[in-house]
Amino acid sequence: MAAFPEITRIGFEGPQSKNPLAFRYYNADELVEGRTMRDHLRFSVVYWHTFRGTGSDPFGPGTAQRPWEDGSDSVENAQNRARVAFEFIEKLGAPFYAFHDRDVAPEGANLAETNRNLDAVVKVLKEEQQRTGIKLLWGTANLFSNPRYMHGAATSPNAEAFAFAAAQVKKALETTKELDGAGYVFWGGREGYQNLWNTDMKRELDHLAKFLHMAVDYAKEIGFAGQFYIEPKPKEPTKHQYDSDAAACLNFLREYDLLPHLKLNLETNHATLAGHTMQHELEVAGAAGALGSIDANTGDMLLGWDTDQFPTDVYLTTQCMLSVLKYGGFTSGGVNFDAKVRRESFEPIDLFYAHIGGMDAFARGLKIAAAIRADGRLEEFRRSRYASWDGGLGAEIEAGKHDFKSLEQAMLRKGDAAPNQSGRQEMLENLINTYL
Ligand code: XUL
Ligand code: CO
Repeated sequence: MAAFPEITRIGFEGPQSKNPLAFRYYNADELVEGRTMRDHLRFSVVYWHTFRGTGSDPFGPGTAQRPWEDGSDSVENAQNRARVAFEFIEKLGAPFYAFHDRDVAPEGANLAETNRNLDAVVKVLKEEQQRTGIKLLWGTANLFSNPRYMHGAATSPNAEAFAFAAAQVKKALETTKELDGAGYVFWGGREGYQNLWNTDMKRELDHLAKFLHMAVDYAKEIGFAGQFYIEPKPKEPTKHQYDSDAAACLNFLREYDLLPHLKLNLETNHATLAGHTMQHELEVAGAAGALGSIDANTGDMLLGWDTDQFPTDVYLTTQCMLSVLKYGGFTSGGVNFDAKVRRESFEPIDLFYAHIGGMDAFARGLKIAAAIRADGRLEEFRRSRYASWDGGLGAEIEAGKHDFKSLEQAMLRKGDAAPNQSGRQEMLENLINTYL
């Protein structure tokens, strides 16, 4: 029996539509800069929030009505839920999904039983992928919920917690390969610290790097060709996560010779918690050639935690898509909605409203970004701001023809630097607003 019998397929009806169960901007086959919106945006639904989220918070239990759940933690219930998930994703028209191992299948009494449970559900996921054509954007392992990981997984002071995590990621990589996943994500989970009195930071970082190298080696061994990502987040659940922001991740990857193997999966709410804009994080990653994928959500400026709300701010999605287009668009990555409906939005239909809103916000952002690029005034201003580097002294410096002594000579001859030009921030902010 269908879980969403009242929904057939969410269609594109255009900006004039008043139908809340239709796309007004996301038109999958429409070409933008010569590529379909489907291929530009590569939308992905997350299994954890959308099919395992209950709406519980520290002050009360879950509120979500999910009539397809039988209330048990059985493999059968998990298999049935997997079919419901694909019904939802297919009706929504998203081409991808993403999951943690423990979202899709229940843990057993020991590792062997847990692995068997996972296999039983992965069998259904594979059938459903084949039936619908929906693909796996990335897989990942939950290395943070089980109490064995209370001190971290790869950075745990307990060597056997590290070993168990290795076994878990080994299986998750095999599973992701089995499902032909386009990527695999490492989000830090509890890899960080609560205080430094009990923490050997250097040793923990060395262990984290060793763990990631083992994953890279094992992927090679089994022929998993998907892209690895690391997902920055500065805090939650620990006070200080090691993967705190894009710059910290890049430094860690470079220090431990991991940069050739991992790109970044950037999440908007994590950027906010780090005191950065998403645009900043995208530019830091893009400049390093490491912009891989995005976890599309948004925080609340008045709340200091990871609220994982669906993105609806077109200004934000425009900034995201400007950076994504600038760095050549997604290859293996995509726009993954790591977002959850509010506790008060407890009906199944709210899952559709939430995703439709996020997809439309990104579709608008894409079209606006493409219009800004086609118009060219923003880029032209930015380019001309650096004109002093295009010839003369600037070009000579860039070409390595100068040192401190020759530059001193040049400035002694001139007496002072050439006058500056206005940055025109307000004019450019006004320009951007003309597209919105
Ligand atoms: C946690 C978070 C994770 C990762 C995957 O804040 O974003 O869901 O995206 O482990
Ligand atoms: Co995320």
